[in-house]
Amino acid sequence: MKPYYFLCLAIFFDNSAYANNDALNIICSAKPKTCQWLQSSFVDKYNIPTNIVRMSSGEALKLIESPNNSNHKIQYDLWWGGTGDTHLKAIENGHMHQYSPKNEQLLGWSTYINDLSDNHTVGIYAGMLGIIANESLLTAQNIDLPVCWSDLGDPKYRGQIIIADPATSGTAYTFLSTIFQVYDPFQRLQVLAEIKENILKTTTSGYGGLLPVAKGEAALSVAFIHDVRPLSTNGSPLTIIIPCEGTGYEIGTASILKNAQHLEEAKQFIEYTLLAQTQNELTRYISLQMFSNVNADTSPVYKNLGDLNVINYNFRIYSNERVRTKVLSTWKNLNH
Ligand code: S7P
Repeated sequence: MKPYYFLCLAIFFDNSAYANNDALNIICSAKPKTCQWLQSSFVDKYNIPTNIVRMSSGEALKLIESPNNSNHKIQYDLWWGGTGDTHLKAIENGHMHQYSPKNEQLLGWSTYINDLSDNHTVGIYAGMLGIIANESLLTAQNIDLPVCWSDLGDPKYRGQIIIADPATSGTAYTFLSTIFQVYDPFQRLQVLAEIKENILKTTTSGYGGLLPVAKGEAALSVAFIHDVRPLSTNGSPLTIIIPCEGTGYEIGTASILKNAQHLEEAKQFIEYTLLAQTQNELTRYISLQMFSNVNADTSPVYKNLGDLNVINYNFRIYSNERVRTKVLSTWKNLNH
C-alpha cells in the first residue's frame, strides 16, 4: 500500500489527536496531504490543538446543512478549502459566521468572493477545470484526444471516463455547472446524456479519478488541472485539455461555522493560510493551486498558460439552493 493511502486513512480515522472539545475542529475539503500539512504546521507554529477531518466539498456541505444528523459527533469550527460555491450555499442557508480577513494583501478574486458572500467566506486559492487524458492509452487504441466538453460524449470514448459524483464532489459539480453555462437547456441535456453513457466508474472526490486514469484503468477524467502535475512528475502519461467551449474554475474558500466554539483560533487558522509564506510552502511541496496573497509565488501550473479560455463562471447563480438542486437532479435523472 502506498504511503499516500496510509495518510488518507490516518486523516479519516485518526481525527482525535486532541480531545474534540478542547481543539479547533476543522473540516478540510482540499487534498488529504494539504489538510494534514496545514494541521501539523499550524500546531507547530501556534501550539493550538487542532483536529482536521477531510471531506469532499458536497459531503461537507451535507454535514453542515444537517446539524441534527446523528453523525454530528464533533462540533466543527471551520470549513477550510473545497469549491466556494458549496460554501456559498451553506452561507445562503445561514450556517456560517461573518468574517472578513485581516490580511489586506489579497488578490481581486479573493476579495470578490468575500464581498459576494457578504463577508462570510474568504478566498484562499483558485484553480481551473480541465479534461485529463491518458494519451498513450488512447493512442494505443487509435483514438484521438477530445478537444471539447461535447467530445466526451462521443461513442468512441464508451467506458473510457472516470468522473466524480457531483453530489459529493465540488470538482464534478463545477464540471456540471460549466456545461450548464456553456450550453443552452436543450444542448446541455444532450451533451450530458451522451457523456454519462461513456462513464466507466464514479468516484467520491474529483481528484479520485486521476490515479486510475494515470494507471490506465480508463483514459479520461475531469479534474482541477493543478492536481495533475504531482502525478505527471512521477512519469505518468497525463495530458491536460482546456475544452474548446471554455472551462469553469473554482475559488477555494474558508468559512467559520456559526456556532464555532473556537472562534479566535478559527480566525487565526484562516489568517495563517492567507500568509504568503504559508501559501509558498504549500506551492513548493504540496498544492499547486493559484494562491490568494499578492506576494505569493505563482504556481508553476498557472504560469505562462497564455490566453486562458475560462468562462465567466457565475458563482452567485450556481451556489443557489434551487439551482444546485436542479443541476444535480438533471444529472441524476439522465439514464446510464
Ligand atoms: O486540493 C486540491 C483540490 O482540487 O481539491 C478540492 C476539490 O474540492 C476536490 O475535492 P472534491 O472534488 O472531492 O470536492 C479543490 O478545492 C482543490 O483545489
